[in-house]
Amino acid sequence: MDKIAASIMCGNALEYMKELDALKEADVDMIHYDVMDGKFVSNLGMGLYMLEAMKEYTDMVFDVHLMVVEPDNYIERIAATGAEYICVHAEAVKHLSRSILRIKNAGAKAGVVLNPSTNLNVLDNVIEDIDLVCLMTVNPGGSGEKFIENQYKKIADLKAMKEKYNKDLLIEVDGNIGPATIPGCAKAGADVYVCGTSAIFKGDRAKYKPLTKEMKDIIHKAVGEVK
Ligand code: S6P
Ligand code: MG
Repeated sequence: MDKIAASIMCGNALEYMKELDALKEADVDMIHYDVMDGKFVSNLGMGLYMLEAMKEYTDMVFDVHLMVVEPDNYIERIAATGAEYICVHAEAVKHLSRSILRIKNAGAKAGVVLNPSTNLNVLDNVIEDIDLVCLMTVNPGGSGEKFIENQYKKIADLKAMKEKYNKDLLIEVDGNIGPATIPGCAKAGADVYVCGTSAIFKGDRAKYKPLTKEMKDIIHKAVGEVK
């Protein structure tokens, strides 16, 4: 699959309305919204007031990536914005199954995020209950990091689990996703590509549309599809 999730954290913070308009015009499939609390990761970024304002402003699909120590505290408030996907780090919660149920009970789709060093076996008993797994292909907390090469195999291993246990699961990849890394991710089985500074946010908003198309073309070429 070829879904592009634009990482809004990488846009111009003084011009988020223009950024959202340009990304909609560029036909990105969703907005990837990174929340950082300065504890789970050292960085701070993208709070809930901003999410509420953005969701009020645009009808785009949002995938909220919670890089916070106690994500359960925010689930209902995020779901109330209409955010479609709420994603918690397996490393951040004590009771992963409970967090997943809480997201679904709040009316959103449930995602689990794994750091590069976290084994896929944490998904063993929840994979049938979730809508998305986000594999971090860099360590979380910033942008402009280098892709960790052993993550290609992890994507392929997750794809095998998906085929066996949950064919509707979306496999998302996040971190240094761009022309150099998309082919390997696509061949391994990724569905959703978080595009930040490596892919779309390279300055000029007028380029978002051709860059989004370029990333989709790279995905299609890698998997041998002509669109
Ligand atoms: C990283 C965060 C990501 C970044 C994105 C940046 O902690 O979860 O979503 O915003 O990966 O993209 P890039 O191309 O600069 O790595
Ligand atoms: Mg992210």
